[in-house]
Amino acid sequence: MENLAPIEVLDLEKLSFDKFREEVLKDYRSACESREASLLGRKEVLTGKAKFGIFGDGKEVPQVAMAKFFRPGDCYAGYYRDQTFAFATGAATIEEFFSQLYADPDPSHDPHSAGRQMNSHFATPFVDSDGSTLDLVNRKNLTAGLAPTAAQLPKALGLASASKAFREVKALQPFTELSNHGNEVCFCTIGDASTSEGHFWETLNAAGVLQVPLAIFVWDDGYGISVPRQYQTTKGSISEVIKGFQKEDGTNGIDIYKVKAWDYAGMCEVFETGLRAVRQTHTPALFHVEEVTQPQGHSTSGSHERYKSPERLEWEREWDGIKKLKEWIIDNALASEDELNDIETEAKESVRNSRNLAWEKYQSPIRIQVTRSAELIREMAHDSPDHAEPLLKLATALASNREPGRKEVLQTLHEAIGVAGSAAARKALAYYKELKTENEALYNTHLYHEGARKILQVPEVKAVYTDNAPVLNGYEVLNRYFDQLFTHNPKVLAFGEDLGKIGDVNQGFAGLQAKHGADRIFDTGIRELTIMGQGIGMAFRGLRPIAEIQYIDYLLYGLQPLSDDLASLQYRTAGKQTAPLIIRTRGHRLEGIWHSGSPMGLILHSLRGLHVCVPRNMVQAAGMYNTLLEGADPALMIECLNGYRLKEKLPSNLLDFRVPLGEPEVLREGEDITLVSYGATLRIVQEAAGAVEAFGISCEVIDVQTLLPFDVHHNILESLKKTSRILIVDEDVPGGAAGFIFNKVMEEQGGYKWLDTAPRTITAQAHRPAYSSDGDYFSKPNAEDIIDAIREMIAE
Ligand SMILES: Cc1ncc(C[n+]2csc(CCOP(=O)(O)OP(=O)(O)O)c2C)c(N)n1
Ligand SMILES: [Mg+2]
Repeated sequence: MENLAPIEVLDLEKLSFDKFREEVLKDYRSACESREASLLGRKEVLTGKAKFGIFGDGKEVPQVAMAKFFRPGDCYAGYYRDQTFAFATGAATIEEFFSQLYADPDPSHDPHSAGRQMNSHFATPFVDSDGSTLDLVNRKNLTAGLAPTAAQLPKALGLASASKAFREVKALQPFTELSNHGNEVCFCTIGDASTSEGHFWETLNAAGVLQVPLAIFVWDDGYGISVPRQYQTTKGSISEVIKGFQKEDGTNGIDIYKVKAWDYAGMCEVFETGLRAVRQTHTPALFHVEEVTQPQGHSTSGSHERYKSPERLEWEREWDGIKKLKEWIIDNALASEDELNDIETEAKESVRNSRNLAWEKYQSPIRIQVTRSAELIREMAHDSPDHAEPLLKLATALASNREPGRKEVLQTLHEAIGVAGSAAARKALAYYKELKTENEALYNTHLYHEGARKILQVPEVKAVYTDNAPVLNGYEVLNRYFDQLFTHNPKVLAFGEDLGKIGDVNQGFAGLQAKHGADRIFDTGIRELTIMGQGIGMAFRGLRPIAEIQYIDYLLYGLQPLSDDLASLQYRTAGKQTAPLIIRTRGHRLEGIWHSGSPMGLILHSLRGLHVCVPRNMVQAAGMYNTLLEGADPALMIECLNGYRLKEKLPSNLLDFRVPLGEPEVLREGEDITLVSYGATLRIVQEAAGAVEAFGISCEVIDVQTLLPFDVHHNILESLKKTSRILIVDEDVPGGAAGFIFNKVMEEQGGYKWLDTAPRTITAQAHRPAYSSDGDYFSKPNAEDIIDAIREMIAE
């Protein structure tokens, strides 16, 4: 490993006794503070000040041990039990923990989620407000937590894979603000029961194959809510059952360690050597942390006495990690019992102060709103004596609410305005609107990037063609495009099934691995879920991955991390994190039930937070890739399966032209009817438009180009104003993406006002498309059906 920069790792053996003692007492204090935060946190929920709480009690000692080895540049992808780790690494304060518990929407109070996530979902900033990646190498990086069990695993694989890329790809060496020679480890935590999920197994296998610096810590407390380990894990032990993954001489694989959660010294030793090996050799590791306890039970929603035996409860009390750490400190003469008792008392005091501060900060802006609203309601009572009594009642009820929320303020104002009538309520109404706007800014922003790299601000640059522009097959256009892209943008990597050696199943990357390197363009196993996770994690770390799903029909395997994690990421971190992954896939028409899908409705409704591009040909696709690479958002690109062998002219400004997103294009101008479509069905629509010309019908054909964003300037409405008729065609199920377009044009654009005849959609059948040409013809929209529909609509 001679190419590695030296790695300083905290070596406990080399510490002086005083320093060592100081370290241990600091950890003891951290553990005690975290426990106190859990105890008080639960009380806040039970007394109604917070809605729900899930805490890290019982997991404190392993986490202070693990935090020692988490270095700047490292990443974390974990779950809701890791508050101690967040405190010990300095990524969160206890005050912030309480702010999040109260769901305080002020990002300066809850910088992790601006009140949008449940408690113990920590996140540190990865991008600035312009969407540019920060100097991650100098920061401790926590990716935003998420509740679905094991959902952190696929992303963790990607965070670790980025280290591999930074270590191995020559073109990435200059990016020293993002990586120090790939020395960064991804720390990933998971509960014992969640290892039952497929996510765990797919990630473990992929990490073993890839050899990436992923360290998985399993907090084994024996239960997943109430269901014990014997129903979760074969042989009742995750480290036993994965023994075949163990790396041996001359093989790949992972290193497996077992530790006990109450054994502070033992854990420090094992984590230190284990993590050093992960960092240096990129061999992944799993640390099975056994005998973890959960003193307060799973969450505030129930009590563990219902499912744990009295013996188990007694054992948990006896083997509590903090109690054992205290005994160990005393036995080793590092501190007296009195000193430790003092630390406990101080911890209680400081946590109480943090809680009080957080509550005060959360409540004070609301109290101002309460006071102002009560004042306005009383004024209304004064001005309209007929309604004085109910109004004064409302004002008093609001003012005497001991724990008011923003919701109660608005509800009361709304009711009072209704009682007083709008003439008397002018001032109150203005205040109501002001508060509504303020709350929208707090709760309804950051689905997409809103700063300098906003996708809608990328200006259009038209494709330029020379007189003798070559005419190529669609796949060859893409191949030329990717070749130039990989030459000019070192941060782009592409991977997927059959994407490396043969250059994807449609040859978009043919020959490019040989030219640009197998570390930038590579094959993966058949594992759509973790291909998506790999892309998400790499995008987090400042790379621009293009991760491929071979056919759109297989997107379902990888949809969960896209929907739960990627699509919600900017929203749930209020813009502090984004992972601008581009997912490349191909779809629509081909043959058969699993090779001709067009599940666009499914995609649209599960992936708000991504852009969804449906280019009609490969030149448009290239222009959209260029636009996406300028922005800071993730996106899904669906190339047309039947477009790879159609001829297209090659633009001369391949890397420089930009197709703006959210702007439909009129492909054919007409007067009588507007035909709206996208992707593969556009060609059938155009055929139909040509055919009905013979009947004197003039069609305007519009390609929507992108479904998210959708027609931001309402160009379709302009066409509808001219034609007064609209037919929407696609090959999704009835009411799928065509229903979405219908809603956009009719409701959002107000298209209903311009209609002369009932608007219509033509879609595929509700069943999946039958195999072969006849099956396709009778399952998907065909030109004849479209021609008939157009003629009927004109005749109406
Ligand atoms: C996909 C999914 N299924 C179910 C749940 C509900 N759930 C939340 S936590 C949990 C148990 C997790 O147990 P474990 O992984 O052992 O972690 P622990 O809470 O014990 O630390 C379950 C079933 C969920 N959040 N996500
Ligand atoms: Mg558990």
